[in-house]
Amino acid sequence: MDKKLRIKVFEKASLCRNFEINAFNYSKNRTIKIPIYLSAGQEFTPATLSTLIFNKKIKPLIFAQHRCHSTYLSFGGKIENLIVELLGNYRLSNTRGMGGSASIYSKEIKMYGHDGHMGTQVPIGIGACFTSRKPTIVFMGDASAEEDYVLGALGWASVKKLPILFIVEDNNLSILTEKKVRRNWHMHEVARSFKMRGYDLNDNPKEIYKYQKYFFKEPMLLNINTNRLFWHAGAGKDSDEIFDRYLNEKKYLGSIGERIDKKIKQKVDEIWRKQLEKL
Ligand SMILES: Cc1ncc(C[n+]2csc(CCOP(=O)(O)OP(=O)(O)O)c2C)c(N)n1
Ligand SMILES: [Mg+2]
Repeated sequence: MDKKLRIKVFEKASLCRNFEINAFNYSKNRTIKIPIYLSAGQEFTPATLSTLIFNKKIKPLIFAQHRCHSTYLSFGGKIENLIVELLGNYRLSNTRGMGGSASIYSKEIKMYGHDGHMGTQVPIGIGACFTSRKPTIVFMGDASAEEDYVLGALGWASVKKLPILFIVEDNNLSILTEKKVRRNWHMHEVARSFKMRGYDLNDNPKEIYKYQKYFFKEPMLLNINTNRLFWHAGAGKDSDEIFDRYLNEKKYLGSIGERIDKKIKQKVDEIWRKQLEKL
């Protein structure tokens, strides 16, 4: 993976990170009044995937779940619309203010809003891919992956050799319960037992890059280990000890990383301010 591509991924991740910092602050001061599911810490998964997929000139159907702000932004969703959604604005929002943080939906980027039941996006996304045969990306959490209807549907996607990419955003947590308390098996091995490609990796863009040759050629599941920086819902921190991929990448890119972060922060802060003025 060359440095140019890595910078492109960082720019997207920076948009997501600076968006989430604003959402955190406006939630803390109660400007945002609804529950929000912040994806800070996890942005390199959608930022890398969307960069690689768009380079292939593919615009997939997108099925995400509740922690989906970075998915929406990385795949080209309008930042202004996400802000009005979080502010619950009836007049301006795509969903008339009734979607909320967990159900971000956008016709323009072909992203389907989540219904709030963990993992339902998996059979629904597989059904959409099966009937349309369009490239489809389905995100799930490490806990959603445990739902019975997810597992049965995965088997079907394998039998039908669908052009589908399953991404487990594995932050090791179901709210606050760690994976080792919940199960003794691994999702990439489950995928393999269903006779599809299954891999376990971390959210370093260089790692994700290795698997792009299989995207949408056949069903594949990537279990991507990542870290959630903030609370399950709302604006708070469980711990200060969490590894932050964003800081790591910024350090790797040196002065370029610093410059990008500063520039994008200014831009994103300004968009938030302007949207708030409109209300
Ligand atoms: C079917 C169902 N059971 C339980 C819940 C309550 N619930 C909401 S989110 C969540 C944990 C989700 O964990 P994971 O899928 O790993 O996603 P993450 O929050 O870590 O991004 C639970 C148990 C739910 N929404 N739906
Ligand atoms: Mg989780």
